[in-house]
Amino acid sequence: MSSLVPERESTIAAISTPPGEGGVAVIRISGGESHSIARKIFVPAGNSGFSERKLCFGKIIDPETGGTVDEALCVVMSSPDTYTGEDIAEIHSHGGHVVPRKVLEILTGLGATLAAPGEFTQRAFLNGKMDLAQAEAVSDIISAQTEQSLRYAEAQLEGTLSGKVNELKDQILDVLAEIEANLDFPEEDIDPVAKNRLREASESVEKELSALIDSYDTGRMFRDGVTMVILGKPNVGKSSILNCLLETQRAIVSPIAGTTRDFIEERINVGGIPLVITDTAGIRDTGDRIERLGVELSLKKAEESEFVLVVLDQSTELDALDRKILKTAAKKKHLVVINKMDLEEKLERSKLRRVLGRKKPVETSALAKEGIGRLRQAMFETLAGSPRASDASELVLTNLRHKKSMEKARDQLRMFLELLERNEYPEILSIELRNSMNSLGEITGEVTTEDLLGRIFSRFCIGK
Ligand SMILES: Nc1nc2c(ncn2[C@@H]2O[C@H](COP(=O)(O)OP(=O)(O)OP(=O)(O)O)[C@@H](O)[C@H]2O)c(=O)[nH]1
Ligand SMILES: [Mg+2]
Repeated sequence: MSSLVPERESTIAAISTPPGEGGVAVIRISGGESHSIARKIFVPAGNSGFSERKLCFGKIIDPETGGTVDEALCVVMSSPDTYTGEDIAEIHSHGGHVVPRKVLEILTGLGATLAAPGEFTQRAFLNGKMDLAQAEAVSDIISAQTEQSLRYAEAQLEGTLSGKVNELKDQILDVLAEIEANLDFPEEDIDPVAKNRLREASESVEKELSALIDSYDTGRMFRDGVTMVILGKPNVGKSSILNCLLETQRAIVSPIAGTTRDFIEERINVGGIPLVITDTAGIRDTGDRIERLGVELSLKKAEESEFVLVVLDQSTELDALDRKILKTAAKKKHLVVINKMDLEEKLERSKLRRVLGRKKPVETSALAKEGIGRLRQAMFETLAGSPRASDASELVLTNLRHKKSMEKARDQLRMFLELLERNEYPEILSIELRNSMNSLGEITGEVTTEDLLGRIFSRFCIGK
C-alpha cells in the first residue's frame, strides 16, 4: 500500500489546535525525523532530558539565533504505538497568533514538511492503525454537533461498523467457499439441499444489509442535521415560537403584521438532531414590494428545506392562505402548530381536520411559553420517526459513501441469488459473490484508490 503515498517517508508537522487566542497550542510532528527535529528545537529544563511518553518542561529555541521563543512542554512517542504508527513529537506551547506559527516555521526550517489536511489520520490508516471507516469516524467526532451524533461517531471509531461489515463479508465468504468447492464439477447442478442453505445464508446477509441501508436516513440526520423553516401568515407568532425554542429573545416580535422580513437563521439541538431553523416573513397578499419579495422568498425557502413547521393562529379562522401554506408544507416532512391557545377559539378544528387528515397538530401559547416541550418532542418524532433516539449500540449508517457501497454489495448479492435460482455455473455465481465482498471491503478501505483517499482526507482539518 505504500505506493499510494510515497511521500509518507517524510516528516510532517502541523498546528493541531484551532487558530486564534488560547491558553495552549499543540504542534504535532510525525515521521522518522520527528524526534531528532524535536531535540533541535526544544531544550529540556535542568538535566531532565527527554523521556518516552512523558511531558517534559523546557524552552523552545530558534536554532538559527539561539534565542528563546517560548516556554513549553514537549513529549516524544516512539513507533509503532502512536496515533500514526510513526515516531511522533508534540510541542505544547502558548497559544495565540505568533508562537505556534513561529514554531511551525522553525520546524519546516529543520526539514519537516507542512501536513496536508487529515494527513496524520491518513498515515494512521496506511500504517494499519485503523481502517477507513474508523478514520472517517475521527473526522465525524471533530465535527459532531450534538452528543447523539458524537455517540454514533465514537461507536464507528471503536469499530462497531467495521466489525459488522467484516462479519457480513465472512458470511458471504462461507457461501463462496461452498460454491467454489463445486468448481471441479461444472456439469453437475448444486445439490438442492446445499442450494437451499446457500440461498438462506445469502438472504440473511441481504436482509441485514437492507436494514443498515434503511438506517441511513436517521443516521445522516443526526450527523449532518436538518434544515427547518417556520412558515405561516403574518402575526401568528412564528418569531415568538422561534424565541421560545431558542430560549432567548432572538427575533423581533411585535403586534404589527409583517415584522419579520429577512430570514433569521439559528441552530438548536432537538433530542440530538442538529436543527438549523429559519424564521421567515409571514405569508400574505401584499401591495408592499419589499414585503412581497419576503413572502416569495419564504415560500422558496420552505421548498428548499427538509422540514416545515406551519404555524396557525387559534384566534383566526382557517383561510385560503393557511391552506396554501399547508399545501406547500405537505410536500415535505412537516408539523402543524396551533399557536395563541390562550385566546378564544376561532380556528375550526373540523375544518382543519379535513385538511390534515390523521396528522395531529401541536397546541402552544408562545406568549405564555406553554406547549414548547410538546412541540420539541413532536418535532423530534416527525424527524426521527420514533419517540426516542436509538442507543449507540444499535448500528446506524451515517455516511453516504458507506451507504452506496452497501447498496452495491446488496445488489450484487441479489444478482447472485437470481443466478443461483437459474442454476448458473459456479464460476459465474462466484463472480457476484466476490463483487459483493469487494463492495463491502470499500467501506473499511480494504479496497481503495488514491483518488478515494484524497477525497476522504481532504475534508479533514489540518493537524488531524
Ligand atoms: N396571545 C398571544 N399572543 C401571541 C402568542 N404568540 C405570539 N403572540 C403575539 O402575536 C404578535 C405577533 O408575534 P410574532 O412572533 O411577531 O409573529 P410573526 O408570526 O413572527 O409575525 P411576522 O413576523 O409579522 O410574520 C406579538 O404581539 C406577539 O406577542 C400567543 O401564544 N398568544
Ligand atoms: Mg416574525
